[in-house]
Amino acid sequence: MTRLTTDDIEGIRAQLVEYDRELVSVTGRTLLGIGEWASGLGDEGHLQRLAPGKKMAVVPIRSGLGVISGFSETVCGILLHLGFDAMIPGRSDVSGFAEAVDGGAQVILAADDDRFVAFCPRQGKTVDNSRATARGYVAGLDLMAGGLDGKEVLVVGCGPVGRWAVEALSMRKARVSVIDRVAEKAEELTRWARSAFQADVQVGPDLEQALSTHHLIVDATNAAEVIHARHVTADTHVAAPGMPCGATLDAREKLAGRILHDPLQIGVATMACEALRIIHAQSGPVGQTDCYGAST
Ligand code: 2YJ
Repeated sequence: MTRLTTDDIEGIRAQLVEYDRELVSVTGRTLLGIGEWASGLGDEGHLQRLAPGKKMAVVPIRSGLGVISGFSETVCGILLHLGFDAMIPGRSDVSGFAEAVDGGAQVILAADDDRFVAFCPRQGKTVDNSRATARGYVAGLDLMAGGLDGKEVLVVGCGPVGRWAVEALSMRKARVSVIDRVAEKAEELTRWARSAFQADVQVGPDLEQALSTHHLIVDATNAAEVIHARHVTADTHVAAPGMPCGATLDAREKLAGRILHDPLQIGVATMACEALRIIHAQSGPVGQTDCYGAST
């Protein structure tokens, strides 16, 4: 799993309004709208009515390789942009958690070197960033492609984000193929999909052929130069949650307006929306059914 760097996230906060504009031109929805679409919170604008007053805290974690300068501030900035009442406690680690809970935070976000999780302490539930990121990008691909039902989608990379992308795509009734440079990981993922949610996931042929025959691609690798300009046609749409972006500069130029890629924003927005859904599930239904068939 790639550890984000200060360089990766620098500038995110200052560019959130501009990023919303870009997302609207690519998907028809803002960051908030994509989070809502991913988590089944209903029509765009629904969350805008629910977010104010929901206290969220982002706790810096010093374990492992330590605090990434600007990480908590960027996550907090994204939450504020979405309309939540977000803050960073004065302390880090366990003291920070205590401060957040004592201060009434309903959702607490924290990341170490392996996991990035949103905790909902009152409900005893968590939202995992890898799963939320996969759902957010699949929702974005769904919006870009005008729906995924019955469409062929290739997932490149069978790590955590690839795995959850397969789940999210299957729930949206896409016909999914997976590929990984370690063939056994792709085979294992198809077995898991079959037993976990009865999805018939195919293992793609070699990468070159798979990329040349699919127009809808989730690049869930953390490798550069996976998708080249030769793989891009006028119908190609790419959701690329990995860091660095797997599409080359030439490919990205050809894909202008048909690619989603960012280091943090879509994942955090989806985490926040899913956490909000968990909070509301306890305080009463909000009257929507999501694409996964669950009542919100
Ligand atoms: O609190 C801090 O500043 C640090 N402990 C943040 C660490 C951020 N963690 C990562 O970048 C990990 N690779 C986990 C990210 C999960 C993305 N799915």
